[in-house]
Amino acid sequence: MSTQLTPEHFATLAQQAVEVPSWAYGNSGTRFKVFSTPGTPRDPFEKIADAAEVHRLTGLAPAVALHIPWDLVDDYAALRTHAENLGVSLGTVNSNTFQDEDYKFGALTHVDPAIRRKAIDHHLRCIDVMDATGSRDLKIWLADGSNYPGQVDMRGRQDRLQESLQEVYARLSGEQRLVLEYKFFEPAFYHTDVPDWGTSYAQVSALGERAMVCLDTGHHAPGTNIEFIVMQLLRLGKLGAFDFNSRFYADDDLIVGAADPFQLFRIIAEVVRGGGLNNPDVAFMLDQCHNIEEKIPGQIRSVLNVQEMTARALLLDRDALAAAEASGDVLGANAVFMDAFYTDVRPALAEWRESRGLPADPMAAYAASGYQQRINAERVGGAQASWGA
Ligand code: PSV
Ligand code: MN
Repeated sequence: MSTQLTPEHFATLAQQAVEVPSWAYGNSGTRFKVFSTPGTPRDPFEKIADAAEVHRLTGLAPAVALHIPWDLVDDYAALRTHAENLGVSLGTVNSNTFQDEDYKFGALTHVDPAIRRKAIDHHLRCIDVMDATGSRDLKIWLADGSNYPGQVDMRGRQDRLQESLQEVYARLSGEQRLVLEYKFFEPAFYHTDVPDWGTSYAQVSALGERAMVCLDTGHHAPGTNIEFIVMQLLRLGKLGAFDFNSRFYADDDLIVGAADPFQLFRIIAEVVRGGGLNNPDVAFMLDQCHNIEEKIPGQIRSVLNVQEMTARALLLDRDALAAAEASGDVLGANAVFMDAFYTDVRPALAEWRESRGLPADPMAAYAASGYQQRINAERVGGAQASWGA
């Protein structure tokens, strides 16, 4: 087998884009404590400046996802211009129906039509934002669910969800899409209204072609074979987006590829197998929080992890694998798979980056850039952006 990255591989890697989340640059934490860090952005403009730094050093992160209302501004055209001047664009708009008192018992599924109306209107406003920012995707994740058996009528909620989504979907125009994210638990502990890919798939399939499933890698029960879901959704033409992160226990939102690099390899190998790499239908996005580590290097590390694992997945010798699979050579097939996973692509990627005018080591380049010291000194006063603000 060849463990060398070829010019063709590099051409594929050059196309790769990973969208970064605006909220990764703000402070975040757990229910126990949100720590603050020097230099943290005070507003969406500063978040975008930090995201642009990640792109400048890696060439990998040309778009920034927004969360509404965390990234509410008066003038989205100005935010868009600001982003474009810094060499990035505004990406997915994430709605938020999980931090308002009214949504205690649900949002798009709520039994009360007035609250449902409020939640639908929030999504329509998110689409207004998309019109102004030029964003393509509306990402919906719902905290809706219940804590005790008998608390709610699960069936009625599923029907109301579909009705609400129909109204949101009908407001999309042009190339705009809706992606529905699933999560098996949290904040609801007994049932969640969109707990799994099957429910998301059923809901978006009933909407139409521009509605797709969003797969957040942290949103599955431990032990779930996530790459199987990736395979199936690609096979069905309904994998619209990834929220990449990694987890040890629950929805930890740690750096992608940190907790289980092999799982990330397996996922990306299925993406490549299913034609999902550099396919505009499949958005690669991060959904992470940097609770204790520095945020900008945390994001640089994250996009590099995706790039490194993509390079390894590209090295998978598909012909040798197919031959071993077809002949029932269990260990031979597994060896081909593992050979690609164990290949250290870092030196080759470093050289290639330099050949493209990028730093060979973006982490070191960031540390040497003085950017962090500058924002630490400049960003004094005001309220640091935080999870929920
Ligand atoms: C929910 O846990 C989630 O993954 C959704 O994508 C939210 O929008 C995001 O986290 C907020 O951090
Ligand atoms: Mn997510």
